[in-house]
Amino acid sequence: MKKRITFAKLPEILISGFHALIITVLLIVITHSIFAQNDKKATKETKALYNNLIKYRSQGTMIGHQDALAYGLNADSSRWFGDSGRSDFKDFSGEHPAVIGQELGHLEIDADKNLDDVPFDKIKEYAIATYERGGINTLSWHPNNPLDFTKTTWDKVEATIPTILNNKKKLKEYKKTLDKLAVFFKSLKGTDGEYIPVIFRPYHEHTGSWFWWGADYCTPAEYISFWQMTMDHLQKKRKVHNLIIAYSTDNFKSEEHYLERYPGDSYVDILGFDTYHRNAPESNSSFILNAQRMLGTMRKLGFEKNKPWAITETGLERITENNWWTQVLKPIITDNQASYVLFWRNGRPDHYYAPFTGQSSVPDFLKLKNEGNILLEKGVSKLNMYSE
Ligand code: BMA
Repeated sequence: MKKRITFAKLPEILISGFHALIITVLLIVITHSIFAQNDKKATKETKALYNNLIKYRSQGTMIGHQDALAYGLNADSSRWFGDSGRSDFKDFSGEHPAVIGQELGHLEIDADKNLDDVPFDKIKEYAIATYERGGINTLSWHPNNPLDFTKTTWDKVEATIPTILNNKKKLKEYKKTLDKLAVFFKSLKGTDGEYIPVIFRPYHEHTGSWFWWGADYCTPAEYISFWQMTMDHLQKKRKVHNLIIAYSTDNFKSEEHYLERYPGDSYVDILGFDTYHRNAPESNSSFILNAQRMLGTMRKLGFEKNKPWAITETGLERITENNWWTQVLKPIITDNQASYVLFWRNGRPDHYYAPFTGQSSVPDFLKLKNEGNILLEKGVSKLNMYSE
């Protein structure tokens, strides 16, 4: 039987409709404020950067490069190291990358230099310079094994994480190691004494098993609890409030696989993954399809969780494809709204992932740049990422 709507019932209907609307709006506000940035005490600049990463994700994908300011390659492929104000991107394009990646490995063993020979005081200097120019900093960490610091990040040591979690003394020692990170993060300050926001990306590529925190060496529950302990210690205990936390797997098969070791929406700010292009050109189309699929998962989860997403490490070693930028990268990043894509380091003549003056893919990179869908430092600094 058809229900008749009488005029008498109209106010009632309007009120219940209004209630439903209010409840929906409240739910959206609540879920988004729960799921957004995990550190509610994040500094003003850190909150601004985070919100702007979300706000500007349609403005173009920011290009990042690991150790861009620390070293690179000359036109004859020899290395340069520590030339002030220089980067390989700036040499050929006039601009530094938008995102500068740096590495904290060996801070845990009190070394002066990181595992790739960059002095920690230089790392600090480059992070400050990047912030002052309006660029973005991200820090990775390949620590030696905390149960035996003579072992590198790659040396196989079974059960490191469960051992630390289940042994009070080891856990206490590990927290002392984390304190070294806290001191470093808090030493990053701008000219007005404000803390410089950094995207911190620890325990990465954990879906693989080449680091001591890898999938074969701990259960998902152990990985999650280790991650949560780390962030609780840094953010709650040591009150480090200039961090945006990035979770990055290696290649993953499905959304379930991506989320298998996900530490939770209140422990992660940026969704990311690392993916390298190997065996070009045979693999060009499968690499594109796979990266598009994984970015599609990021995009879906990012919208659901109201978090930005990124390709946190990538590249084709020695860029053996001259048109890699327009033929491979472009179809991957088009329409996927990734906040940034970080290319790995130009470490050696046989180990580089970004173009440098004289490298054969430079013209193609500049072509992609002119098309306007990617941002280098000038593009990002215009967006004023540190204020709202
Ligand atoms: C790897 C290589 C190594 C380097 C490590 C940490 O991918 O580039 O040479 O030591 O990253 O930066």
